[in-house]
This record gives sequence, structure tokens and C-alpha cells, in this order.
Amino acid sequence: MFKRAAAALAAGAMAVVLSACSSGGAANDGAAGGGSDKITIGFSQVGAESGWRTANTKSVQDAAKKAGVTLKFSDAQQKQENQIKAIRSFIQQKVDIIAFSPVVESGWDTVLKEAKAAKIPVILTDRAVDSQDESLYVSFLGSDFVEEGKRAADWLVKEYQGKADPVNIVQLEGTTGSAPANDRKSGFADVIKGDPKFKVLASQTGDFTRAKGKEVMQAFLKSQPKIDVLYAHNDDMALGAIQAIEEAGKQPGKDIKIISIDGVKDAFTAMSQGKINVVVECNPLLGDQLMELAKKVKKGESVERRIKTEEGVFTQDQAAAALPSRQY
Ligand code: GZL
Repeated sequence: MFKRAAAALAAGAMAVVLSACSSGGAANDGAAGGGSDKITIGFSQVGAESGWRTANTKSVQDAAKKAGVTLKFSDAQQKQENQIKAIRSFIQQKVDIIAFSPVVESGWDTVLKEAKAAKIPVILTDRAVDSQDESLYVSFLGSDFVEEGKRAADWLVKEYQGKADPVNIVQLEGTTGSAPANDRKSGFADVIKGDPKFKVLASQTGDFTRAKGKEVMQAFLKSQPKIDVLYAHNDDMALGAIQAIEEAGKQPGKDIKIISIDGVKDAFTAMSQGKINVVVECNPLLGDQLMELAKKVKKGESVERRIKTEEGVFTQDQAAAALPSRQY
């Protein structure tokens, strides 16, 4: 899937290069009256809550520069009302395209209808909305979080294959109401429901941050007499939990096995030290694909409604070798 997208991307990029040359050369690029192929994107980012988010922001900003796209960027500090305000401001500024990662799934129809009324196309990146009105956005570029949750549980099932003893699990959930939290929870639950030895004793949001992940893990350690596994919806919460586990005199990765999602460098380092057992990758480097998508949308070309990013799973034995080439 990723190879196809990459090929399309390359072709798309080639088309952009050719049209740029032709708009400079004899043949024009088909824009009536030599219309500007400059693009202005209004981008509303969730916040700066995690290493993943920082890498995602850098990817979008670097890609915009490389593509010659004017980027109006706003950081919502993980508040939906700030994203709604930013989208309204982008509408006022008459940007060409609005792109955003919705901090939570619900509550977007009103503002997206305003963008539609203003004839400004919307691209979802990273996270999805639960709107039933498909006309409110042209494309959703990002990971399949249900699949990520399933991959996390697949590792657990394999790890405890053939063992009958109960496996006591605690879960650090992502931001309440967000697509990654909802879907990583449901994907994981779907796989383990087949085996009664797997018991999720406690599940609480750590809001995708290290500080909250540590705080909630401290509470789990106090309230749960025996924890075998921590399933963290992102690396930052897992890394915070590792601090809590060590401060409680236990060995992360051994006394309490840790499953995490994202694949930031710090998680690979922790994995190479034996403190995290498996990382399910979630790719934040969406910038180039977003810019290519935006150029096609601006030109009125048809685009795929759903573009999934290609991602892997990394276990402890692979961590040290993979670390040097990690890009985020
Ligand atoms: C997933 C992304 C999540 C990451 C977290 O695509 O939305 O938000 O897993 C980030 O690290 O905070």
C-alpha cells in the first residue's frame, strides 16, 4: 500500500514539477489566465503533547517549505475550542485549504459546514472525525489506529501462548474522545476478548503525556496488587510509567511487560535497554503526502478519501539495530 502511495506521490511530484516548468515555459499549466499555483494552507495542530506530535509538526512545516506552500500554523494546546477558533480564522483569511488533526472525534460538523459554505476544502491528517456528512472533508490521511491496537494485542497473545495463568493488564489510554484512544482500545480489546486469561484490571487516560502517564501508573501500582502488563496508547505515557515502575522498585520490561505505540527514538532507546517489550509504529511523517494531496485538491483533481500510512512493529531484539535510522 505504501509503495503504491509512494509511486503515486512520485508521479504527483513529477506532475507538479512538469506543470511548474510548463507554467514557466511555452505551454501553460492549464490554469486559466495563468492562475496562481501558490497555495495557502491553514493548519490546526492538536498541540505539543508528545514526541510524536513534535515530529508531526516538524514534518508538516518542513514539507510546506520544500513545496513552496504558505502555511498558517496554529497550536491548539489540546483544546477543541482553540481548533474551532483557528478554523474560523482560516475561513476569514480565505485560505485555499484547511488541514487539521482533530483533537477529539466529535463536535466538528458546525465549523466544517462553515468551511464548506466558504468553499474551502478540508483535509484531515492524523486523526479522524465521527461526522456522518462525508462532504465535510475531501480526504483523511493517517494511520489505522484499530489495526495498531490489534497489533499490540497480537504481540501479547503470542507472548503468553500456551500459558494458562491469568495475565493482569493495566491500560494507559490516550486523550479521552480522541480517535487514537478509542480505536487503539477497541482494536486491542477485540483481539484479547477471545482468551479469558487476559484481564484488563484498570484503564485510565494519561492524555498522551509523560507526566500524566507517570501519575496514573503510580495510582495503578498502588491500587493493583499484581500487574503483569502495561498497554500504553503512546510512548510518552509508557516512558512516564517506566519512571513510576522503577520508583516502585520494579523492573519495567521484566516485572511488568510494556507494550507501547508510536516508535519515537526515546522508546527505541528504552526498548534497547529492555524496559519496553514491543513498540507498534505510528508514523508522524505525513508532511510530504499532505502537501502533494493539497496541490491535487487545489487543482480540482480527484483524491483518495482515505490514505493509510504504512507502519511496522518492533520488538526488543530489533531495537538497537533500528535506532540509528529512526527519523523521529
Ligand atoms: C496518533 C497521534 C497520537 C500519538 C500520540 O496518530 O494522534 O497523538 O500516538 C500523539 O503520541 O499525542
